[in-house]
Amino acid sequence: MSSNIDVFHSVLRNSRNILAVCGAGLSASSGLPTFRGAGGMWRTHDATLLATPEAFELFPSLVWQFYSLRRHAALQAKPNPAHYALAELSKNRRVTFKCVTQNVDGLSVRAGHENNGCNKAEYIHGSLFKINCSNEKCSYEEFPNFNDPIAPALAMPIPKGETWQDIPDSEWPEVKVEDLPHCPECHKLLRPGVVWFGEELDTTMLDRVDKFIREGCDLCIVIGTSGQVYPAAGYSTNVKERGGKVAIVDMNPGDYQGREWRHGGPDFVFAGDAAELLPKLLE
Ligand code: BJW
Ligand code: ZN
Repeated sequence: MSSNIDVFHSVLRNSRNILAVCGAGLSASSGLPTFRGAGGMWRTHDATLLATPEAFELFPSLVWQFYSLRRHAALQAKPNPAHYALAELSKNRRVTFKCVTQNVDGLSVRAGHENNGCNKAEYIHGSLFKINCSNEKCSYEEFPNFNDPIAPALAMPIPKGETWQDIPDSEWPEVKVEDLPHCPECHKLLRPGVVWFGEELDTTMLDRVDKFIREGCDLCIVIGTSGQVYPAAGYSTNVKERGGKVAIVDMNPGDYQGREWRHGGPDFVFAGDAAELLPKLLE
């Protein structure tokens, strides 16, 4: 295992098919909290427990408040140098590059990530700015919807100069279910167009990723993800199994020791902020 940037550069120069697998750490330097570890709590709630169909079923107002806040924060945030470095790679005609991101914040799109042909980015967990009907029989969908707040009752109670972390739990208003966004067609609740635990991912997207790996991916760069959530967590192992190299770019790569490595560990590990490291690694 190496942390040598020069050695990485020579592997990068010899790679023709590159896969990036991104997680919340990619957007951490843009000020958006990650899911696990510090920042993974909203009010008194664990973010991973709110990102479930069960939470939405039981507490739709709470879950909508959480997503309304995330929409607001993502719209205020700016892409960071790591998003731009990946967007540059997507425009490099010397390589085919697939970027699989678990992030729903839209920052890769705003950084100008190319979105056609092989270089299409795959937003496998959906988007905060997609809105679906929660009624499985109704196909109503809005994309993109950048309204902030998405409904008047979901306006953020954040005084100027403060952040949502400063707001005590008691000051978040109770939101009535009837004031949440409803479907104009079937009148059931609308929901964020993201993929929650236990929900199906878009199989067309997953097929494109599998095909990319099957057809020979030389290098997989895993950026700012704890590698705990599937299917994204399995891609680096799939690349290794087929003879490709794997590089981890993460603030806390030690966590990778508990990850799935059927064929040995990663070839490269770069510990630090993706926003600082990626522009150097991809230059
Ligand atoms: C920095 C940094 C800085 C910090 N610079 N780094 C196989 C085995 C076992 C279980 C399963 C399996 N296959 C499926 C499952 C079940 C389940 C699953 O994976 N469970 C595990 C927990 C065990 N998976 C699913 O349910 C998925 N569905 C599915 O597979 O259905 C089957 C199917 C597929 C296709 C067709 C038909 C059926 C769905 C998973 C959906 C996950 N959803 C969420 C919410 C999305 C919406 C939202 O954003 O609110 O996705 S949960 C949450 O976790 C979110 C994230 O995208 C995802 C991953 O988190 P991520 O990005 O890794 O964040 P963190 O916080 O965990 O890590 C941050 C990292 O950054 C850390 O390493 C830090 O060190 C680092 N960092 N600052 C660089 N500045
Ligand atoms: Zn509907």
